[in-house]
Amino acid sequence: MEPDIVQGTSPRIILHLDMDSFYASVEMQDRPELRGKPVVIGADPKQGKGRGVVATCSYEARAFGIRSAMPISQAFVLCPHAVFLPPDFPRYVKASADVMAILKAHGFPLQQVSIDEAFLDVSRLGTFPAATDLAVRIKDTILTHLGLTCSIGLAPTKVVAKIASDVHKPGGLTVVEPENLFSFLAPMPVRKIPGIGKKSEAVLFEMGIRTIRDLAAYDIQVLITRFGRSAIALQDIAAGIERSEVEEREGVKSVSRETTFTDDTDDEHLIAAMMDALAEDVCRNLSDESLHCRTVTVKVRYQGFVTKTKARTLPHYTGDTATVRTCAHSLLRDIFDGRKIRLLGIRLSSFDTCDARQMTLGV
Ligand code: TTP
Ligand code: CA
Repeated sequence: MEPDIVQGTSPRIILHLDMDSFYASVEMQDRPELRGKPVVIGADPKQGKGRGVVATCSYEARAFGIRSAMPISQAFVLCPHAVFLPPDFPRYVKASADVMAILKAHGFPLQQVSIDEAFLDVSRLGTFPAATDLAVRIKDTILTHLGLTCSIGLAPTKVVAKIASDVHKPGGLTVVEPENLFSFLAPMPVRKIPGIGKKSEAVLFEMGIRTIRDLAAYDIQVLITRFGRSAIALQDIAAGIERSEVEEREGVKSVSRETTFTDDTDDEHLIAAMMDALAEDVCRNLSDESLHCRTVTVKVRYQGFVTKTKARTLPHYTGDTATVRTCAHSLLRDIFDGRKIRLLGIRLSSFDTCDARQMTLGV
């Protein structure tokens, strides 16, 4: 049986915009000679011997099987003649600000959720056809002014708008009106729900849950025993009845770990090992909550209680332990001055407000 689609008093219309192959498209816009070519942004491939990963690549490169987060050496094997470029973050941050300014100009509540993604609450327009006209105008403006393409989803909820924007990439515009909401969601694999990663997907598969329809129809009590209270939010998403708001300010929650050494120490190996353990532990917490963060903060308290902290905001959300660990070590190098340390800490914040668990927490 299909669940009822619960409507509030006034139907909500949420727009989700996601730029297409963002870093690669910005490079291709700046250098027209790259257009139509496989372009890979990331680490130096060093003729196949390079370490590091692909940040992103053009759709032409995707045709060769290259993907974000793939080892750069593998990308080189798949397409040795691709144009490999190092990331130019300041340029992408500027392009991102230009995109957000275009969105903001329309005067609707705006929530930027990553460098190339945002939600707008356009309910005020009243109808989906009016919202569709706006989406077309936004796509045109971004193309004309910035030379970049994007994909847009329109739906009654944030999660469905986000799923919809991904359906016809690149250059897509996908509209899910309330009456089509469940037929749109039902056949999709559960992995399409933001926040469901490989691990949760495996647990759901084991329970015989493959599609969003399966998840919506599953016994909630059994789901709660496996996933805790977040199961309720998860099933609401599957039923298309999640109603989280487009929030104009960033979430304030964070997860952190800190430890006080038994004896104050300046032993770099011991300090590095402790940083590894803290990073691992805090990432486990992140993954248990199905969260992704963008900001990593490291805290060092020296003998005499002088405390130093340093934070870095990553260009995209991550739940990856290795990424957090690398960032934490780099921050630690910046603030460690050789004196004896009493306490070491790490904090992860700026969570992806699209994550399923985040919405349960109501942040
Ligand atoms: P995404 O929106 O995930 O990807 P994309 O814009 O490159 O491609 P798509 O058309 O599929 O949306 O990420 C936005 C940018 O964030 C991307 O251009 C580069 C960066 N990024 C990384 O640096 N590493 C990663 O693993 C991912 C997924 C993204
Ligand atoms: Ca994107």
